[in-house]
Amino acid sequence: MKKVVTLGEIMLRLSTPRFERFVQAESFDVVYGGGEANVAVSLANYGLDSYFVSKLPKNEIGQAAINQLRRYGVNTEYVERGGNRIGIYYLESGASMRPSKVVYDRANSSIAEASVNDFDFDEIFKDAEWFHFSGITPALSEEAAILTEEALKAAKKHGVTVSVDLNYRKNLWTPERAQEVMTNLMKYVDVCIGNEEDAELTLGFKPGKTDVTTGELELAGYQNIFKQMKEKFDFKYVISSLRESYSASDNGWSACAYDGNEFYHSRKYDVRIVDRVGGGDSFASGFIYGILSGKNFKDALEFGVAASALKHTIHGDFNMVTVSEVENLLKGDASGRV
Ligand code: KDG
Repeated sequence: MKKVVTLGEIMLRLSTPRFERFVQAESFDVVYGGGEANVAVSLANYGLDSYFVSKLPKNEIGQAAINQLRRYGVNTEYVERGGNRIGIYYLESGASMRPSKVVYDRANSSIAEASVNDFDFDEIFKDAEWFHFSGITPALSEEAAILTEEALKAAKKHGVTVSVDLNYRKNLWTPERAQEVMTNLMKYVDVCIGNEEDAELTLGFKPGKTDVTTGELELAGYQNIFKQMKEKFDFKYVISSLRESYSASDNGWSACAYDGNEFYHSRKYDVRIVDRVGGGDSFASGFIYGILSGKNFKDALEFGVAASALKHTIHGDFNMVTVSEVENLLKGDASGRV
């Protein structure tokens, strides 16, 4: 089985039930989430040997998060224990014209305060095939940015393929700081994944038009910046999800990719959204699984988009779909709703 590694923060997610507002809710639904944890769960679910690297407090709350990961088949051997607390995020789910809201309570979490000495990256990467991280982890703190770079150095030393999801989070850092840190980290990256705003806010590449409903012109903007990004950072693939936002609950969902020769735009799905959080992670994990299972970059992209379209119909951060469910969707009517 192929060993894949992700590094990041798993958080307790407290969501208002029944689309209630924060000011109205009298209880919260408890699930767990976090960009790289979500990717780790998907990859385990697809049958890969998925390891999540993080730090969680040495109490029952930290243990509960570990139990969640184990429940879905993620290997937690490299989750260090200690520090002060688990990060929390609150989610008010939007619908129709009312967007969702997120409130973070994650300052000084165990992973944000972790140090390089907490992890033996040589051991972690010595037999790994793939390492995935996102722009969330280095944004957590200065120590976390150093930790991310040390992990990347070890991954490259061991010949591991590296993917990044640029994942800009405005509550964690400014575009200036994001660009300073992320530009430096790109030298370790083989596969660069983002969405319409990430490339601009974390790396300073603007696709031109942000309105994806305009078709060709807009895609030409992506093609243009993908080419520049590949030239500057020597990525193997540059890929981006494309969201046409009709409302908070209805989206058009597709993606595009560039391998240095060809620019490819995937099928588009019209998605009725149950929960969009984790949509980008399910896209990244679908693409990673596609490449690791021997697909070419276009088929891997199609797998990622279909997997992610299905994720939008599932409550919670994790993408609980199987390979055969994704493949069935890929065989089906391209214009059908998910
Ligand atoms: O990609 C999903 C994440 O945004 C969500 O799990 C919460 O990790 C999170 C974050 O930092 O926003």
